[in-house]
Amino acid sequence: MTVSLPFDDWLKRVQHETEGALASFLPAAETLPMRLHDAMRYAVLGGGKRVRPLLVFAAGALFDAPSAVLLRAAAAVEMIHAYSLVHDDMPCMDDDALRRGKATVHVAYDEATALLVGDALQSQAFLLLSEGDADPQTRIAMLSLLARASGSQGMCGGQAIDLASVGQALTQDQLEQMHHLKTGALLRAAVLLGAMAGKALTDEEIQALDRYARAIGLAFQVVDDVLDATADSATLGKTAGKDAADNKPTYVSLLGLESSRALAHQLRNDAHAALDAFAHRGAGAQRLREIADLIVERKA
Ligand code: GRG
Repeated sequence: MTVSLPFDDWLKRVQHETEGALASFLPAAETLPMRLHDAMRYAVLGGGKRVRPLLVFAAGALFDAPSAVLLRAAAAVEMIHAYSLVHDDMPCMDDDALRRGKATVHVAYDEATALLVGDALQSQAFLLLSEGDADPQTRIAMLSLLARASGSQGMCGGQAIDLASVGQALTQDQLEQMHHLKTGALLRAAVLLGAMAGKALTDEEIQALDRYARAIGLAFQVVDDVLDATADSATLGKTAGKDAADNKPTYVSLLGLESSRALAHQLRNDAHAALDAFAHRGAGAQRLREIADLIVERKA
């Protein structure tokens, strides 16, 4: 997908194409069992900023990856993300009734369906990556990357630490480690999936992308904490003020609002600096730079 478009047009194009890919990669609502497939489509389609697909496409552009492989990777990582939101909202975890401006899956359907939606989306994501045009070695590398990022030493591990941290006073290092796993691991996977769809990466390239991903992953969370404390539920499309109500340790509770905002800007600068490693590729890293800006400046 062309990177010569202005960023806003490119963003809408990626969001639109991702929506189409997700709609076609999910079983039709008329396919048995219909209630489960209907709920999977409800959870995934028609909402969300699609930040992870944007990262897949931006990194893919840097490494000249084919669009068909990127679309599959973007859909897979977004399905994992959607599953995590469905499970996170359930009564046994965050117990939330609002997500992406509509009722959460366990409210709109029921708890057992929400559990199965998450399980089935996870399987569907790995199925997607196991098929398609990429060569077998790349497919296995992508499967392995996404499995690690979403498992007990990635997103699920971060969620376990999060659940155990309610009411605890964490240090900034502990908070960072939790978010590095819970939110950062999947954002990192999105960046690396896009890049590896293009070519085999050198260690230096992986390290530079890692530094970028680590910085935007933390920035994403710091901004999330700021928005939770300052924006309203209608703007966010989810319940605002939940962190404080649930007595969760956040950047805002640890550092205060102004220092949290300053930290987000510092992390954006770190992300930009990491991309200097790709200066020899001309304007190729521009989209990744713009996504770092978007993450820090977003209002929802
Ligand atoms: C249940 C295994 C499991 C993991 C849950 C991601 C996650 C881990 C929980 C979501 C709760 C949360 C508020 C996480 C912090 C930041 C985050 C990932 C927000 C949601 O992501 P966005 O803003 O959502 O990209 P949209 O709706 O735009 O896709």
